[in-house]
Amino acid sequence: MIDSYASEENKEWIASASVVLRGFALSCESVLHTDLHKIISTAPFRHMITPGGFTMSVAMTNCGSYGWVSGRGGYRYDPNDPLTGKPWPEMPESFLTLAKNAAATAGFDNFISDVCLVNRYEPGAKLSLHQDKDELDFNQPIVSVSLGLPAIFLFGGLKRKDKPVRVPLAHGDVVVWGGADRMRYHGIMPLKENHHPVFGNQRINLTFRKAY
Ligand code: MD6
Ligand code: FE
Repeated sequence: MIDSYASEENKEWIASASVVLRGFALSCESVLHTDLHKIISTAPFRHMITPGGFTMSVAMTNCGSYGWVSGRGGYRYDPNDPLTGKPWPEMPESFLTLAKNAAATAGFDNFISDVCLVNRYEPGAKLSLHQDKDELDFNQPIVSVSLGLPAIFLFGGLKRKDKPVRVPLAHGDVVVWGGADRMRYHGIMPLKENHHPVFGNQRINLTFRKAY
């Protein structure tokens, strides 16, 4: 973990239980990059279908004991990848440790993630306002890691109509939220064309949850 995170200085609170840890993942970016490539060689990115029948602009895959999947039947956590029928790739140690350390830094001790949803945004891809509500225990936080191209995170309230604030997220930033903010609506604005030296023309987001 980065030493400076022992202080409050690098924490940007965006609500009472939501914090942006600027650059928190930078110290492990190369191992994250390597481990990500192993995951997508077994469980490739795919565009899932929403329950309403639309194809998502964000491509997704997972690692861990379960994976988040969407289809005409709704959303669920599945221990197997529907593309292969095989279990999702194991959660790499680098992922697990990063999520645990980020959660602890934000005040959520003992966060043992069992799912990492991996999102890939190419220019134009976006994620509409939604709540994360398919998990069993809403006392567990969510840890979200941004890699590659920058994006604008929309951070709303507990009602869909609450006006969201815009939070710019850059390569290496980690957002942790939970507690009173766990059910806030949030999304990602359409990604702008750009180039990142390591991740290329895309943004990768790792969203860690405890599903069960
Ligand atoms: C993204 N993130 O950043 C999408 N969900 O690409 C999320 O949907 C999200 O960042 C819950 C908590 C933090 C997040
Ligand atoms: Fe989400």
